[in-house]
Amino acid sequence: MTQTLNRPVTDQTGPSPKSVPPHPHYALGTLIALGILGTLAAVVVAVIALTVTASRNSVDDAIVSERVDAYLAEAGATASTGDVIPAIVPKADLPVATDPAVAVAPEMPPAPQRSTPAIVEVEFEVVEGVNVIDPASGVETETWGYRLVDGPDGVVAGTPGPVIRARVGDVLRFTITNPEGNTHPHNVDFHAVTGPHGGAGDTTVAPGETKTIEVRLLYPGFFMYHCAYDDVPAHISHGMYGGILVDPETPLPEVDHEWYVVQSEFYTSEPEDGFAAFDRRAVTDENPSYVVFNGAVGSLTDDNALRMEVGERARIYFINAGLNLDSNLHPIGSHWDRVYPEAALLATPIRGSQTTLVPAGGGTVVEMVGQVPSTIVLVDHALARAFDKGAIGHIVITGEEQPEIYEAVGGAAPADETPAAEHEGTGGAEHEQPAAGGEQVSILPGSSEFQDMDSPDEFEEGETPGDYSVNVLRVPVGTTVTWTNDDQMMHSVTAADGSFDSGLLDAGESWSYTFDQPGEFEYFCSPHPWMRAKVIVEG
Ligand SMILES: [Cu+2]
Repeated sequence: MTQTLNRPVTDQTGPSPKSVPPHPHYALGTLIALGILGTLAAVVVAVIALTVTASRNSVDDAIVSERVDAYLAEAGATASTGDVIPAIVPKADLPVATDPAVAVAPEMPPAPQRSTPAIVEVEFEVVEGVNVIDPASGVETETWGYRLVDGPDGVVAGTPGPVIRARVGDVLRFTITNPEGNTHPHNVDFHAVTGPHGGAGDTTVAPGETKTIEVRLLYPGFFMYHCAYDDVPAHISHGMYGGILVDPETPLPEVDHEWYVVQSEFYTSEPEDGFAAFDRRAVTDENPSYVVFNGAVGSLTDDNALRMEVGERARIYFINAGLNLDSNLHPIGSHWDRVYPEAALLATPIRGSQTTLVPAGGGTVVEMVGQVPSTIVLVDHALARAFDKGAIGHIVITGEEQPEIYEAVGGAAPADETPAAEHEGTGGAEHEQPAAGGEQVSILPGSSEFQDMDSPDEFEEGETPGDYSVNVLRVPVGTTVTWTNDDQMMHSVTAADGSFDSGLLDAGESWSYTFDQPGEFEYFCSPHPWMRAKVIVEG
């Protein structure tokens, strides 16, 4: 059987979009944030001072502890010494929640609109099928996963599984069905669950069986779930994983976008006739053939890119399902403004991280602010996984240029206006006049070879190594430009301002774009962002 891979929906559900505020650097919110930071800094100093005092006089420990708690409570933080487990309301007294509790990647369910615990009912069924895991090449493999029973029409989400959202203190009433016709028993081990094997034993279902567990969610955080039946590495490597968010009693601040992203690995042998068989030996060797976001190469690129505006804040709930590799999560061209390490939501977030480490079987919650219009490239910064194995996503930020934050100021075209024909195929020439029927640009063989990001010859004739055959292409409005990938590796033609994106182009593949507006359009290759060139469209 074949299932449709889930695709992002561009119109977000949940809170209606807000108008874009002025740039956040100048907003009142920044002053408030600075105030809070100042308070937190004062608290940290106070805590250190108290800790030093305590070490000098252990008799005062109780007093110190009390005062630390008081300081932390005043700052709105949770005392590290306090109990994070909520008061338990008996199951018999809990209503059944009516909030939407599930969504399909990359969407998140909205935050529960209640301040008291409830029973959250969720029903999954197991899917076993054959799925495309690399749309550019059409490679398929056998995947197993979870989908919603009576889920949204047309959405058959197997890998990653749907994301569940509940609130700390809630009871999750979880039902799993393994439909008849499947070939293996399966189950779910929830990292959010306190109890034997995270519920795996009591959710084990052979084909044709259904089982239910009721479990109290004791800890807030964003947690992985996965199949833990029999050869567990094989079940996870076939795609059986997802995330469950347990909101703290005091929810995280509202943001403009919330997204669900899962990194995972496929272990396959070389494809034959487009089908790549599962390679159990490669699992043992920890050598995946694919490392992907949201279940397949390209699930978060091109038409599937995540999108936000300048001035907006986005929060990503991220699971690293592994199986084996730690993830080094980095947004090329931005920062993680906030990180809740290990997705532990009672912790004070760290600020201004570049790359955050996410262990296999763990998660993180990160926030990014749209600072300048650009395409942020989400990668595992162990970059072979990104460039060679698929772990790439795009966050397209649109809005007004912010020259106080980023501005390209150099790099005028050479004065020598040599006719275009002499430059054809030389690697990095300026190309003057369009040919009838459009312009051609070659992505040159060997173009992926690394060069410094701001190499001085980036936009010059004879750039070394050459990347795009025409580095500065001048065309009149209305010109169609066709790029052809003449290299052996995948490349893209991705506008720096997010206005166009070819998606990943396989060897030999071409892509065209018509420039309807005047302007200067710098572009780059998303897997190899040091490959840059520009099109100057004259009105
Ligand atoms: Cu399984």
